[in-house]
Amino acid sequence: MSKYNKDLIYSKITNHHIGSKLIILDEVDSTNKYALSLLGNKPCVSGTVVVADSQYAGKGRLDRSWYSPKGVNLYLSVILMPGIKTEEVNILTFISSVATVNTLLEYGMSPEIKWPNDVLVNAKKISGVLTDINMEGNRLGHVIVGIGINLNVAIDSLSSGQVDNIATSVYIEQGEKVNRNEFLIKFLNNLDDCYDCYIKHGKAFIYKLWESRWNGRGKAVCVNTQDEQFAGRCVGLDNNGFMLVHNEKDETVRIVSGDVVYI
Ligand code: BT5
Repeated sequence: MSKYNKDLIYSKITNHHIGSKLIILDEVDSTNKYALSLLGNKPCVSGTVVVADSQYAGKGRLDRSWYSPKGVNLYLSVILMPGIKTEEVNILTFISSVATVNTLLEYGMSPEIKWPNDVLVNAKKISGVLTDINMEGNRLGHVIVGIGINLNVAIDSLSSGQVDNIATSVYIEQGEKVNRNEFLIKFLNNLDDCYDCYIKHGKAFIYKLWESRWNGRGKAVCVNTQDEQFAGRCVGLDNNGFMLVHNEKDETVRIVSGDVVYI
């Protein structure tokens, strides 16, 4: 499939906040790691985007990996300096998920969001977000928002390894390959728009957009955190985007990190 065309991308992105600098790499371990390594080189511009054609050590959350075959999907990281408190950083994951949803809608798909960071189509994962933070003393400095979106990967490639039966792509769902330059341009513009809405209208506005696509409200779940596992029912989000689950002891518990499985 087509290689990324930097001039074309620059000429078509709105770039109010995202896309001040575009770095396109052929192969890298992880775009998030690469972006983090740039933070030592002053000045590092907020809005810098790092895109790679493939990753040989793509990262998921909690030491998991992200399958990143060459030439077919989107792997990118955005460096931001949002000037927010550390506990508010989830909002950037939510902004990215909403931008992904809006882009997939432009391709005629019906995406849903699963807390905290998955975008699903037909109950299979098409995209994930990994947000890494860089502390400056005890304040939040830059934030790296890494997004992977499966575009043109075929079903036999997804079935041959770690993501058997749980993943999908635009190509698998729609039967047609997408132009990666075009998709990236639409995605960066949607991300820029969402970030702009957040700056202008605040996080409640983004949570509303996110919740309109969230597939979890009222569902029975098994919650898996690093320390425990328990059953409950999803009741909503708190005002920092943490999941609220009503457990069997009749308590409402705030889930800061982990996953939920619908049961
Ligand atoms: C995520 O983690 O979903 C975050 C994924 C972020 C990837 C991007 S790519 C650009 C940037 N650079 C990086 O190194 N990372 C970011 P998590 O919620 O932990 O989900 C990981 C799980 O998703 C894995 O354990 C697999 O089960 C599944 N998975 C792995 N690769 C996948 C893929 N390509 N499509 C769908 N599911 C996948």
